[in-house]
Amino acid sequence: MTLNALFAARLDRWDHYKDVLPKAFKAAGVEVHLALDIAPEEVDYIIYAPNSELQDFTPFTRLKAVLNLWAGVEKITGNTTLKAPLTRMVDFGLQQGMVEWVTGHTLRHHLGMDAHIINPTHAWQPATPPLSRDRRVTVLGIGELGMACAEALSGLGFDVAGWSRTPKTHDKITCFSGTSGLSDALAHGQICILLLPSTPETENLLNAETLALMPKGSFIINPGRGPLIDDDALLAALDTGQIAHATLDVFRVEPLPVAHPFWAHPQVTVTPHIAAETRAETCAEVVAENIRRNEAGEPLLHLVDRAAGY
Ligand code: NDP
Ligand code: OXD
Repeated sequence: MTLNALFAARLDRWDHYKDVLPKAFKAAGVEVHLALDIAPEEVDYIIYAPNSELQDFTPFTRLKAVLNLWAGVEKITGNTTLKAPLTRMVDFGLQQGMVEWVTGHTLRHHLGMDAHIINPTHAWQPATPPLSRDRRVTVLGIGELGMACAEALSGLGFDVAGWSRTPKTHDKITCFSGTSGLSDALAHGQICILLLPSTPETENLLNAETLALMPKGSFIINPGRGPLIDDDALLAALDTGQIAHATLDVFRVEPLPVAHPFWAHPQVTVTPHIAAETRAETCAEVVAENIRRNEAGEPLLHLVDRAAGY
């Protein structure tokens, strides 16, 4: 029997997916008709991006699952019209993209590259950066993406700590967890990377009080989500030098409004939510495998815990 999969992401993404997904379905041995327009009562799966216009799932009466193309699910976990299981994207492309972006920005701050790249007076400034083993890095959120980044940075020699909701152990990463572990995690890192999901528990995690727990002159790198940081508290901490620089990829409002003080602040780098992009070539296999599994009665991969919010 042919299954119907509705593609509900931004229209400009269709060209990237329209050939790649059918190839992956074939390789997985599932017969799926993929389209942009299918009568709701005939849809078995929705391949979804949270910025799609589709927000009311009520008419999809035979829906078996929503397969989210993004890792972040904060825009959909609270949608009460969605009764079917929800999965999120975990794949090689997102992971590798994030590792490369995070490593690049970490090395920029670790090596003090700006002093040489932006040097209008041509000053000769031979300051030797510390070796990576003498630089402490903290990754807040050591899930699929955070742990991949923590391991890559540890592989480069950095002294890495991570923080998660549930306790973890790792032979190379110092692991902290829960509310009681947060202050130790924050005190560890001179470079702090945020790879937490946006949930009610993580909102404003970095605020005036927690920013003060970080070593003086720390760097913040946020490819997680904008609401993790209290913007005003960060600006105040940048102005006192408590935080030396913030590299921000995600914001409460995106695109970041032109009048937002982050744009003009000399110690803030803004990137336009490009840390890691879902790529059709790497995610199609995961989407197809999930349909295969569900049809075979096997558990779906990367199921979202909607109560936890991620
Ligand atoms: P995961 O769900 O795999 O990992 C989330 C991590 O955060 C886990 O370690 C989890 O703990 C931890 N966490 C969640 N809530 C809390 C809490 N209250 N206290 C402490 N730790 C907590 O997600 P991913 O790694 O796949 O993705 C992380 C985020 O990255 C996404 O939610 C998204 O917002 C962002 N992202 C940004 C992109 C970009 O381009 N900027 C691209 C892709 C993702 P535990 O392990 O115990 O569950
Ligand atoms: C995601 C993202 O969540 O792109 O996948 O931010």
